[in-house]
Amino acid sequence: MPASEIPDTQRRSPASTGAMTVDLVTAREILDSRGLPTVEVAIGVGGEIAIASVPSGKSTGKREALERRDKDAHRYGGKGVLGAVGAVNGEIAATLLGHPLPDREALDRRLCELDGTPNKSRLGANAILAVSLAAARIRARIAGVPLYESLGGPGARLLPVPCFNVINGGAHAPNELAFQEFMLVPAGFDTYGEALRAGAETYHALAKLLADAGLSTAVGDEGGFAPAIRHPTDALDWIVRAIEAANYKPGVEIFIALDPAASAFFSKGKYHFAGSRYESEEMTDLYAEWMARYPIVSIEDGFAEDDVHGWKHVTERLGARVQIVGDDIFVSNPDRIRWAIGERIANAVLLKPNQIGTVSEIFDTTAVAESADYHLMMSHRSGETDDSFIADLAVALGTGQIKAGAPARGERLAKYNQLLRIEDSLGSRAQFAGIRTFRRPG
Ligand code: 2PG
Ligand code: MG
Repeated sequence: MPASEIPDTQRRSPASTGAMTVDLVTAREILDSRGLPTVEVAIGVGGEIAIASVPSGKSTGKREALERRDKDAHRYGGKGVLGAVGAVNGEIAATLLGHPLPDREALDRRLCELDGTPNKSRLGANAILAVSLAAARIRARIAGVPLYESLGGPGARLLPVPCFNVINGGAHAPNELAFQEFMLVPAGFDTYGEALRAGAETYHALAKLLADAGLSTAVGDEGGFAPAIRHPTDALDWIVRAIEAANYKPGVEIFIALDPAASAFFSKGKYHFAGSRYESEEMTDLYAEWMARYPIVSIEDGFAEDDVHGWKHVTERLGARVQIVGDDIFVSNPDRIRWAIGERIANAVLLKPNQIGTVSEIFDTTAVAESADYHLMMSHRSGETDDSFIADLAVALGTGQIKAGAPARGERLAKYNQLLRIEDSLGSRAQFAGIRTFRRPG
């Protein structure tokens, strides 16, 4: 059964098999939302089977765990994952089959040890993560509790604010817009369901405005529109107009988040976009100017992953007023976050399980970030499958925020719809994170 057909929010009686051993570990090569290969794993224990698959990024940080590709130019342009699939079906299956399924931390540690490299380059982070995810899902199934509860305990009940990427640029779209993501943040509502509706209605209002202006409504990799615009403020203007056209209040009900993914337009110490060049400190000035004109609550990767000076400067100047999220610079790695805390870089962490490679390491990253009051945003990748694991993980970790692309395209809605199911299953216990999740203390 595909992951999308498994509700994961159902409560059932726990499986009652005696000594439950792993009786199935199998991987296959499937295709992601870009039509490129990725890894799917099925794990069976005591008659139950759980399936999970992994996503793939395009604007990747250079310190990410290694996504193992075959590099055989005759298959999928070198992007096949038969090597990673073989690692699951061979070495990983051999260590698990016939034994009781280890708990989360023990299994993830064992997978890391089996790989034996710092960046999971031997077996492949895509192989390892798919096993880690499928194992987490089957533990929940065996325990008879929803996945978010199995991962986060009985207190897990915070629904994240969905951040909808409605205008795509950068590596995700063929337009001339250098900034990668412009997100609607419907944080001014009481429930997740209302926020989802506001996001979708605004997305449709934006489509109509763009079409009326003769601009394309064809979409980029994450389902956001990719109109032929060039300057970031053009995108911001369209978004504010769309919020108003949908009868919502910018800065009260719906806010804006940016992911410029600035590593992509940084070269020789300068940022190049829309026909101009900017020094690091000028970028901070620009962001400050836009914050005064638009309801921006979050800026992710506003600076390149190696522009440490830029990161420190923006954090010092704007960090008390806006969420500054590290993605490429942190690669969801606890050691990188520890370093960033010491250097006073950013105040929030993007969490992408495949940047680090196991569910347990995402828990470690979260704990380090929370020790310094850094905010958390759960994230998809630009290449996705119908697996909705990150929706449950966001609730389990209480991140308060999630980005999974536009409110369109099946692989994006898999996450947003799963959050609807989770909200329903929590009933009156559900809490919506709301705008508080973006505010800095004090
Ligand atoms: C990002 C992501 C997801 P990619 O930069 O945050 O939106 O893009 O998966 O291509 O790295
Ligand atoms: Mg990013």
